[in-house]
Amino acid sequence: VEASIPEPQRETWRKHQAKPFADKDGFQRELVRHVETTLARSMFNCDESAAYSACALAFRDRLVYDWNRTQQRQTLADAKRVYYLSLEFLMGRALDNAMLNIGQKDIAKAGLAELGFRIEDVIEQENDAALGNGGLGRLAACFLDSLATLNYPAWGYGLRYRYGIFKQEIIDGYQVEVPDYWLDFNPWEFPRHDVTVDIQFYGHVVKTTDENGRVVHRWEGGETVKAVAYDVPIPGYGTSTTNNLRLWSSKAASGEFDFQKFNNGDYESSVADQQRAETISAVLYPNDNLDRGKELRLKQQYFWVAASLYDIVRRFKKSKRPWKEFPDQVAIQLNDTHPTLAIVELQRILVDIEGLGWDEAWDIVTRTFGYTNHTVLPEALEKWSVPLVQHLLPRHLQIIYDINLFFLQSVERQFPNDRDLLRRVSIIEETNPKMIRMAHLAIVGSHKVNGVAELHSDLIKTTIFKDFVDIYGPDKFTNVTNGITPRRWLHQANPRLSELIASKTGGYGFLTDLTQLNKLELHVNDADFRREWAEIKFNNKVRLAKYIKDTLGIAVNPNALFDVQVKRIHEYKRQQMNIFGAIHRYLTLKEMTPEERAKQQPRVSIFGGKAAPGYWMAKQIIHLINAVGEVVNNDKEIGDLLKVVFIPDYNVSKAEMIIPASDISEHISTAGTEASGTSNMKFVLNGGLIIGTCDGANIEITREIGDENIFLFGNLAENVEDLRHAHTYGGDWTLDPSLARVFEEIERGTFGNPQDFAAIISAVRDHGDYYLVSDDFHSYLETHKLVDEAYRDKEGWTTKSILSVARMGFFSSDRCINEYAEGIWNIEPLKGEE
Ligand code: GL2
Repeated sequence: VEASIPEPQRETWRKHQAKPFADKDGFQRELVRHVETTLARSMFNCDESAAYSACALAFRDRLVYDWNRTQQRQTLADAKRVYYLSLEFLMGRALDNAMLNIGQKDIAKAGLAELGFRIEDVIEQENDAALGNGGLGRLAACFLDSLATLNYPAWGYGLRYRYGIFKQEIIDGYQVEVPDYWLDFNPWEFPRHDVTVDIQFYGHVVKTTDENGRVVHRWEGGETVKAVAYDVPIPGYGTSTTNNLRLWSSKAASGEFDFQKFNNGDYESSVADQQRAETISAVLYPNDNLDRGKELRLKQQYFWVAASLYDIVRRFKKSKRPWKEFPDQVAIQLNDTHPTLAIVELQRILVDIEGLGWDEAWDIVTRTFGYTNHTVLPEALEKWSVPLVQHLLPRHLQIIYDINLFFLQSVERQFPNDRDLLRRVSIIEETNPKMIRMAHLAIVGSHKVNGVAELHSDLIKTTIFKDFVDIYGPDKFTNVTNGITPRRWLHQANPRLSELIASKTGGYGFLTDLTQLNKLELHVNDADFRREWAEIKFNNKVRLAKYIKDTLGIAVNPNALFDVQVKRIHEYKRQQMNIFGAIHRYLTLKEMTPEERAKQQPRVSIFGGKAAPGYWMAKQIIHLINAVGEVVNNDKEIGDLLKVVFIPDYNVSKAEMIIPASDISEHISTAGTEASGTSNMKFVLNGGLIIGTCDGANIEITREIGDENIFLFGNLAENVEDLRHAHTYGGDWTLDPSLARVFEEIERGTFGNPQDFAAIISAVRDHGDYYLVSDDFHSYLETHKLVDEAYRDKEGWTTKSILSVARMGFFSSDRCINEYAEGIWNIEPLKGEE
């Protein structure tokens, strides 16, 4: 390519080539230039928001330089790439991350200070990029950080929602949703108006034969929508590798059709068409762990998958390699079943458009895809109705039927005469209407299937996917335990702790090799170190206490034990059990004499999290938490002994402030329901202890840090089914007496109108207690007593905290990404000269 450009031209290009700034002076020059030209402002009207914008633009320029070179390098090397397909990327803020990953935060801090700005205030100006619901979306963001840091050639593909997850306000104790229009000013994205793909919907299939007598299927008619690429640079930490996240935005395919309508005076309907097209990427579905089967969601999925595959195939075709080498150049990872149509789409491209034979194409497809399952909850397992898919994607439905036919035929050969097995594993569920089981399609079309923590990966093999293990053998199923990026979740969120760790472990090497944290064990008895350790936690608590006071007007004592549960509100995560526990604590305190009370450990129960707008029960739980806070926080007799705080609008930036301030955090899902959890890892990494059930990654955390450093309680996953059965058919099931006492108090009206909370109570008492709140309540309360006792022993607590952090090396998303790279993607790092 380069040789085609004459030397004098090349010389001129090189002379003016963009160069990254290297020092404070260079940074300031860029910042002022952006204020004065890009933003058309001046020294006299540069407020914090303008300072943020200019600072972000300066760093964006800096990133683009590495980004361009990374893309050139990867293309030249013809390296195998991984494509991470995820409907959610919960990125949070980008500026602080960019400065830290590039290693120029100090320059920026000093540079901004001389221009009259505090860097913290500038960072705070940025809106979160909140294109996700919870753990699944944040995992995708941590993975992008690790992929770039480890120099893997990788792209993310997602949707550019105009509205991310809604903002939550709490009004009179209830959640109110406010739209999150976040694109007003987003310096981190590059519109690629030249990178577009036409996406087809509806229409019909024409079956004909070609000149060689081969049967061909043509998908004709219907409507077309345009996908426009928006690229977001993803910098690695301490490396020049800057990968790409490509987000698709929908636009009306401008064509004669629209003009015709317009010219005919049908202005309204030509605008309506445009709006219909733009609706596809307008809004993120706000459900976490729940599938609702809406047509627009299916449109989003196909739109995104088809655009991404077109792009991937276009890139591969430039290499002029034969098709059979596609899986040597391309690995595609399906983040949950949301992108499963990609399997069908690639088969369609290869067979219908490229003219490959079915078997040859299918071999390529299955060698390309890997599928990660993130949940066993039945309500989250995606199914699409056959009539809906028939209507929207007629050719895809045919291909799905063919995939299923060949699959069932091979099962039939392997296990003759097992009709029930065929029914169970079929991609099509024979209900009315018939439903397509996306997880089955994902398994059949992938070469590897993984769960996200050991227990979860075992559970999928023994329960929901058991038959597929019998069919494919155990090797197709594997585990990759989730991880988190220590750059954001330690270095960025808790800079002082990161600095202290660096001072004891010989520098910041732990940020790219988290196992180096184990060097901290040597210092566990070093008095100065322990004092600093405890002081950092205390300061983080002071900062959170200030935030709570400033925003909610509640005064909390930073010397109290901060007990935190922040995550999506869901019955399976059991925030209801936590608030019942808080009520129990309140009642116990009320019954005490003042002398007894004076001996109790003060607590602050902190909650945060959004409820899906349509999840009524979750919203009732939020209301109960706020109602309890209202009473407890204003009870003079109780004072600092107990506060109950609900922090509105929990998001990534709030997490970065809340997590470092936690003494103990709650990860208390019904055993077997939380596939992994990832905030459990974030809390421990920041020196907080955790109370949890034997669920998800809690189990591996226990194994790593030692069971003396974690508070485990409750029934085991293996007993859940029997317990549920006993609730309904056992006859002699009784409500836990402490819980009965809590219910009594709620029903007496202590926390407001008991009618408001009737459903929360009856789910436990009258409707089978599906989530085993009553079964686990006693051991939950007992374990909280142990927490109080342990916290009173300040030195013992600090020892637990230090040793836990020292043993958290395993939970880096770097380890996790290396496992995917080796075991599933078969890709190698590609590093530039730094
Ligand atoms: C989730 C799981 O619920 C959660 O336990 C897991 O940590 C993450 C990431 O693997 O995935 N599955 C899911 O559908 N959501 C999750 O957060 N929304």
